[in-house]
Amino acid sequence: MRGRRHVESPADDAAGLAAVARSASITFREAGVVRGGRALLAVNQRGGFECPSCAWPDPDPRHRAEFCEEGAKAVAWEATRRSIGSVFFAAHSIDALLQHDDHWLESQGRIAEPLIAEPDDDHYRPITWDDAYDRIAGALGDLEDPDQAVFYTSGRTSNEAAFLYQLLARRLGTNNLPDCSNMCHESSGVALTQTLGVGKGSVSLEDIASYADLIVLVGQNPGTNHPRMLTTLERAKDRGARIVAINPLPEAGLRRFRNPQRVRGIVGRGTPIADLFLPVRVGGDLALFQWVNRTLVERDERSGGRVLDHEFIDRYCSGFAEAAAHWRRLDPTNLAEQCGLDEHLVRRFVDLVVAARAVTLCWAMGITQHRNAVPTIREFVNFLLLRGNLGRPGAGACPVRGHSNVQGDRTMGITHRPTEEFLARLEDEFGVTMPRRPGLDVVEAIKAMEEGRIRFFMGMGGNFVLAAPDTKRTARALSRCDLTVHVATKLNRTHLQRGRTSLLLPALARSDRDEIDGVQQAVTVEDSMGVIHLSTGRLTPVSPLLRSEVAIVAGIGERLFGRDDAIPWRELGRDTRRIRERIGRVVPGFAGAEEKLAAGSFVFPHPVRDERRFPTSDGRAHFTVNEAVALDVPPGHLLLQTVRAHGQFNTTIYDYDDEYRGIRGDRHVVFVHPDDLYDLGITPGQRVTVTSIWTDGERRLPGMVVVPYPTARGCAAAYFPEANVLVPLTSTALESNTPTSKSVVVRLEPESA
Ligand SMILES: Nc1nc2c(c(=O)[nH]1)N[C@H]1C(S)=C(S)[C@@H](COP(=O)(O)OP(=O)(O)OC[C@H]3O[C@@H](n4cnc5c(=O)[nH]c(N)nc54)[C@H](O)[C@@H]3O)O[C@H]1N2
Ligand SMILES: Nc1nc2c(c(=O)[nH]1)N[C@H]1C(S)=C(S)[C@@H](COP(=O)(O)OP(=O)(O)OC[C@H]3O[C@@H](n4cnc5c(=O)[nH]c(N)nc54)[C@H](O)[C@@H]3O)O[C@H]1N2
Ligand SMILES: [Mo]
Repeated sequence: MRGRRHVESPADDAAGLAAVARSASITFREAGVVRGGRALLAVNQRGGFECPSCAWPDPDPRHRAEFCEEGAKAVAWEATRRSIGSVFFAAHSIDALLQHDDHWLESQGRIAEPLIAEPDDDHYRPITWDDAYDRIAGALGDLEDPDQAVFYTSGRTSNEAAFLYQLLARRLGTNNLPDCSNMCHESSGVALTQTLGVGKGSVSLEDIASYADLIVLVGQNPGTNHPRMLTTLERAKDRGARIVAINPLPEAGLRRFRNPQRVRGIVGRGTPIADLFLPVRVGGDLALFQWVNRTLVERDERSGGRVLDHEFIDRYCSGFAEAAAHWRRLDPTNLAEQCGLDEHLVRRFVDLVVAARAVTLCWAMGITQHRNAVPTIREFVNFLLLRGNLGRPGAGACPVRGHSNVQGDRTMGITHRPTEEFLARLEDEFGVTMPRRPGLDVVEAIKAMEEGRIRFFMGMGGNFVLAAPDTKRTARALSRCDLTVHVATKLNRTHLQRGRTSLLLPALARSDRDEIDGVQQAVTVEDSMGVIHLSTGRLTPVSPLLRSEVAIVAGIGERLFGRDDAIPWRELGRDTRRIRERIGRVVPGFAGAEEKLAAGSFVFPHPVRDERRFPTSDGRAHFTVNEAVALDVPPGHLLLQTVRAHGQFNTTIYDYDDEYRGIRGDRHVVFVHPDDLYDLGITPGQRVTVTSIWTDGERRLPGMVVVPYPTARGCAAAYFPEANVLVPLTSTALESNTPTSKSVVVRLEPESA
């Protein structure tokens, strides 16, 4: 609970049975013992539902309790018996609701009925589903141009709902399908497609658990965000694999881990995770990997060609000579300064790399949300290519995905830049012309709303206003739309920053039973490693008025395009198997899904992983020459990154604690190195206003409490989404346009007592 702020020394180990038991007890409190128990036993089991939390894959065979502390929290949060409907909204005006914080808003329970707020309404009030569909079809039908509509997607949406949703947008005539990926792993997709020809990770769970000799974790906090990954890492360690962690923060899960699913794990101090920890400066990874790659090439030359995999490079790659020449030109002193690391640490890292037959490189938001994100990931690929660490057991690239189906949504066509091949297949399947004009991503969509070019916004899940950068600016932009439509499970701030008219449509969640004509509807999701699982909700919905995302999209489609449309909306909306048949004819690798799923899960083909084939323009993997674009951090300023606490899932705040970092009862804190605090003349515990500077001016976040913390020098950290007000809309990553949520230039100004 929110209470007195309390700062403890950070934990140096993660997880453990006690933590899972504590989360299970939250599940029981929210959902009741029977409902909660049924929910937890069905998570990630065959015949059950896929965990709605992160995208880390399930091991095969599955453990009897294949969920983690964070998964239990996520399930509890959606399985709650509390709900809100007309009575609640009659009692609370929209303005009054805006005064509450994000934890409070979602804590009120599941949204139980469709609601509307019109221009003169102070409150949301009930509306029937039919009327809601009429409103939406009416608003879409009124547009002068389909590109005046924006269809946003968060990553919990099932494959079936996502496929139907992109079909709705494209049938209307727009590719305006921004999604949470734009703020997440877009940089990974861009860099991997350029260099390897496939935008997805190239390893399987088995590669990490059983074959990798060295696992490198860069810019990722698995203890909090992918706790089940720690179990995989522990298995790898047990057979002698080494782990290197690269992070400006000494995260608990990178150091020690107590496995709740093993008896030995419950007692004792747990398994040390990282063999080597590199406290890189925020944004310093490109320089670090250039340094490493340069060192590998140097050692190769000195050893007569025994360090690099020349056979692989000659046979499969292009661009090696240019890249090597570039590395030779770089100045190591300069690189050391940029990444803030001592040479001896880098040397030890290179030693481990050279000793390893198979290296897997994992990364997440600590890499993708920087100005140089795409060049940095291309440099990761260089690193892997140098020793042939692609397309063989235990070796490869592993962008660790966030939302449980964010990867699947992309596979289903949720993207503002679809390929010609995908559009042509859709046209073949449905006999309808698809739009070719590229759509808007998240940042472009916000700018277009600001300029009055967007009249309609629909959010399939998510919390657009809080997840996007520049909270105030984004909220203002959204409110310029004529109609905003939110398909959601729980109330959040985006629903309150409404357009002229706003609809709030309550969806079934993944744990909810969805039965149509006596047939249990199942959906599918794709995990971080391209494995497709079936997911069947088990719990009785909190209200009979909830509808599945599939049914909602189909309902809108039918109302808009009629019963006789080339796309049989009604038929598709009533049976997810019919949607899977269609997906099977559009998405390569999905054909025959029904039969394959009856036998278990199945894996999408991946040419790099499966055949060492690189489907780039020239059929080769590309070495690249990457230049860092330096960010100017003036004297007296720090580079701020925004991170997740242990008690949240993105903008969903479960509680105010971040136990691994020793913070209790408050999220308005900023972590700074003690020596930086000394230099800045700021005392620990002091209240400051954090001001970010950018080309378009300053942004301020008052009331932040300073916590001295062992982060890299010159860096700071604060929590997402509270700190999003500081992230400038126009500061985005090169080539991927991802907001630079992990590199915000700030100064701290003490507030008077
Ligand atoms: N429980 C829980 N699980 C989640 C989520 C959640 O909110 N809660 N969110 C889900 C989603 S959508 C996503 S995308 C993932 C996010 O998973 P993560 O990427 O682990 O999430 P962040 O908290 O953003 O952590 C980023 C990490 O990168 C480090 N970092 C920051 N800047 C740099 C840098 O310049 N270099 C390096 N090397 N490291 C850096 C930070 O110190 C931090 O440890 O988790 C998913 N899983
Ligand atoms: N500063 C900063 N900003 C960031 C990040 C960061 O690290 N720093 N991370 C970015 C990343 S990685 C991501 S992925 C985005 C996340 O952006 P989003 O995906 O937009 O945000 P979430 O917080 O995951 O969305 C939570 C809401 O989803 C709804 N919801 C939950 N489950 C369901 C469901 O089953 N169906 C439907 N229809 N709705 C559901 C609930 O109403 C809930 O309030 O944020 C990005 N923003
Ligand atoms: Mo994400």
